[in-house]
Amino acid sequence: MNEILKELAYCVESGKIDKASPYPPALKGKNGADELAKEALDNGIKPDQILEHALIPAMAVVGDRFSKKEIYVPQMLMSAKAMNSAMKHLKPFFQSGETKRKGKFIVGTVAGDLHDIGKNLVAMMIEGGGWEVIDLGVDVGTEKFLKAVEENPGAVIGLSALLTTTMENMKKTVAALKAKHSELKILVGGAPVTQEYCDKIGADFFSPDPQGAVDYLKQFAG
Ligand code: B1M
Repeated sequence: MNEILKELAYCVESGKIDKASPYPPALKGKNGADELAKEALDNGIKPDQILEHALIPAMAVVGDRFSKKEIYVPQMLMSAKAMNSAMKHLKPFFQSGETKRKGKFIVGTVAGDLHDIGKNLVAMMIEGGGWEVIDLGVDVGTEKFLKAVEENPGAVIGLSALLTTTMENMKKTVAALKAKHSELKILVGGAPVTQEYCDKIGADFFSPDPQGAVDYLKQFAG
């Protein structure tokens, strides 16, 4: 693999955002994901190659380590931030349509629920997996999900809930979405959500962590 891409992947894996970032201490003063992504583009490496050969594999390593409990939320957030600092250089190419994404993923935390740390991690990992993410935020009512689905045909949808009380709203949203769009694929997650609950409310897939969500989406990649 190209040296710049190797270094960029390592920065994302270890959470090195940019040169000024003191974390991780071993890389202090060195270029981070921000500078390396720009350097890669300046060297003529295509945005999709940067994504495919550096960012996506690095985030897969991060997701795997997180699933195995080798790293925890703070390290994962640093990696996601490093990934975002690289993505900001690539986004203009994706937004212009010059480089193709794998598909669209609409995500939100259900009505009444303000927890977004887990949802954001899932969104960042999926974006790192090469998807365009439409993040509707927190406290998202059924109507807002429906509108987003109608504006983005073919998108896969993800619902997050952190409260036992708001799981009921997840159920209502799934029912309303499925009633209007039976073909829609719905992924659910969040601390109180289980496989059993997913089956009960008629969602398509439950993932306990971001990597499981990334893996689930692979089958729908265009
Ligand atoms: Co709240 N809170 N909170 N809280 N909060 C919990 C969830 C709680 C378990 C704490 C407790 O009592 N022990 C409890 C829920 C109890 C229950 O319902 N069973 C609780 C409560 C009660 C409340 C309030 C009601 C408190 C109050 O005001 N009396 C209130 C509700 C506000 C509201 O939402 N309407 C409230 C408020 C808050 C804060 C605003 C202060 C803050 C949220 C800040 C924010 O998100 N921006 C907060 C926090 C931080 C927590 C705890 C401490 C941490 C949650 C978190 O971010 N975890 C939490 C206790 C705990 O978990 N220790 C707690 C880290 C995050 C990475 O994990 O979100 O599970 P998680 O996401 C995981 C997976 O679940 C999965 O991937 C992530 C990474 O592995 N995942 C998905 C998540 N979404 C997914 C979607 C997918 C796939 C996977 O596909 C779409």
